[in-house]
Amino acid sequence: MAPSMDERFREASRRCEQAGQQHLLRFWEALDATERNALLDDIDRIDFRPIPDLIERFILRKPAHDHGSRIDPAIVDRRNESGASQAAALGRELIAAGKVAALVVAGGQGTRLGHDGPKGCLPVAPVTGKPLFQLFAEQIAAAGSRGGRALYWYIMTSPANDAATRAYFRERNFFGLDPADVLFFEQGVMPAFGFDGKILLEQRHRVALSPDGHGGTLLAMVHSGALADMARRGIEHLSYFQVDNPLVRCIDPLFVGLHAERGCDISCKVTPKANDHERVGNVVVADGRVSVIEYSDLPESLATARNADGSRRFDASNPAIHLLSRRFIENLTADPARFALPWHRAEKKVPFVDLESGRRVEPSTPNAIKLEAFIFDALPLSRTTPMLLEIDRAEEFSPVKNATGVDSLATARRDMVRRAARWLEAAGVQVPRGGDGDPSVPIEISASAAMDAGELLARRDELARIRFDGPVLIG
Ligand code: UD2
Repeated sequence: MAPSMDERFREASRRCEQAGQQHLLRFWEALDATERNALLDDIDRIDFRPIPDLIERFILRKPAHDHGSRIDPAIVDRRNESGASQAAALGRELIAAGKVAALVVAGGQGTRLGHDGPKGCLPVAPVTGKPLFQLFAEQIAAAGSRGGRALYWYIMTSPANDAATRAYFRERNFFGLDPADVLFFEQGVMPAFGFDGKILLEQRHRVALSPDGHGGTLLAMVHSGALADMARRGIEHLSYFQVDNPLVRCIDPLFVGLHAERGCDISCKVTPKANDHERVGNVVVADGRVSVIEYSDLPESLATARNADGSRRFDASNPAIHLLSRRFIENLTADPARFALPWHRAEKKVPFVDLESGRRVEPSTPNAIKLEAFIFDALPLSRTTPMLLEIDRAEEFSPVKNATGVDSLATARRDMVRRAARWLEAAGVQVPRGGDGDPSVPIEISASAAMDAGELLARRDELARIRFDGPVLIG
C-alpha cells in the first residue's frame, strides 16, 4: 500500500533533519495537497546521506581542483595510421553482432541557449529542419542497416525534461525506430546550496534541484536498470555523445574497433583546439593518467605553452565523444552506495524563497553553489590506458551551445552544409560557392544516403544530376 501523506511527511522530516535541512518544510502548513505532494516528491529525489559531508567539503570551503603535480600532453591516435582498416573492420563486426549501443546524454538544461524544452528537439538540419534527435535516430538506423541488425539507443533525460522528451518521440513515431530499441532513463539531481550550506527552496513547495551533471550517467544507468538491460541484451560497449552536436558520428566503426582491439575501459575522441582559450576540456596526462582539465581550470602557463616548433603543447580538446565498456561501468558501480565521481563546484544565480518573508528573490549576483559530476572524470579511473582518437573537427564536432555567435545554431548549420559540400566534392561534384567561399545554396545529406564521404562515392551517377538552383537534399 502506498504510504499516506502523513507518513511521507514524517519520513521526509526525518531525512531533512538528519542532514540539517529541516527548513525545506518551513512552509508546509501553508501548502495545499498538490503542493505538498510536489515538495515531498522533490525531497524524495535527494540522496541526503552524503549531503553533510558535501557541505563541509564544497560549500563551506572552496577546494582547488587537484589535477596532479605533473601535467603532460596526451598521446593521440590518428585516423589514417596503419592498422586502421583492420580496426574499422573489427568495429563493423562488433556493431553487426549487436555488441554496441548508442547513448546520448540529453539531461542538461540548455540555460545558455535560452531554449525552452529538450535541446534535442531543436530544428537544426539546414534544408529539412530536422531536429537533433531525428538526425541521431536516422544515423542509428543507418548504422544498424549497414550491419543488418537494429541497434539499441539509450537516452538519458532528467526529471525536468523526461516527460517532454518521451512525448516528443511518441509524437514523431520514434523517427521510424522500433520503440522497443529505444530506452529512456532519468539521471539524478543535486540541490543548489546557499553559501551557508542550506539547500535552497525555489518556490515554497519546490526545492531548487538541477541535474547532477553528465557524470551522473553511470549511477543513473544502475538505478534505472539500463546497465542490467545492456547485460541482458549482450551489449558490451556504449557509444556516448552529447545531444548538442549535430555532426557527431553516433557509432563510428573505427573508434569502436580501436577501443575493442586494445581492450579499453573508456576511450575518447580528441580534436586540436581552435585557440588557446577555447571553452572545451583539455585532454592531458596528469601524474601519468589520462584526464580532462576543464578550460576554466587550465593554468594560463599551460594554455599558452608551445612546443619547440611553435605548435600548441596542450592541444587535445574534448568533444565529449566516448566509448565506455559495460564491464568498466559494472566494476566502477559494483557498490553504488560507495561510488561517486568527483564533484565540481560552480557559483550560480539561483532564484530562491527567502525563509523569513516567504517571498521569492531573483538574485543579481551568484548566491548559490551547484555541484556537478563530469563523465570524463572516469578516464583516470580506467584500468587500461584510454585510447584517444584524433578527429577532424570540421567532420565531427560543431556543438549548439549559445543562442548566437560561436557554437550556435547558425554555426552548426553552416558546418553541416560545409561538410556536405566537401563530401560532394570528394565524389567529383562541382559545388558552386559564393564570394565568402561557402556553398551558395544549403545542402543536406541524410544518414540513409551516406554516413561519410566514402559512402557517397557509390551514388556518383545520381549526384551528377544535382542542380544547385535551390536547397539541395540528398536523402
Ligand atoms: C562540455 C564539456 C567540455 C567540452 C564540451 C564539448 C563539461 C563540464 N564540459 O561543455 O569539456 O567537452 O562539452 O561540447 O562537460 N548533460 C546532461 N546532464 C547534465 C548536464 C549535462 O545530460 O546534468 C548533457 C547535456 O544535455 C549536453 C551535454 O551534457 O548534451 C553537455 O553539457 P554542457 O553544455 O553543460 O557542457 P559544456 O558546454 O559545459
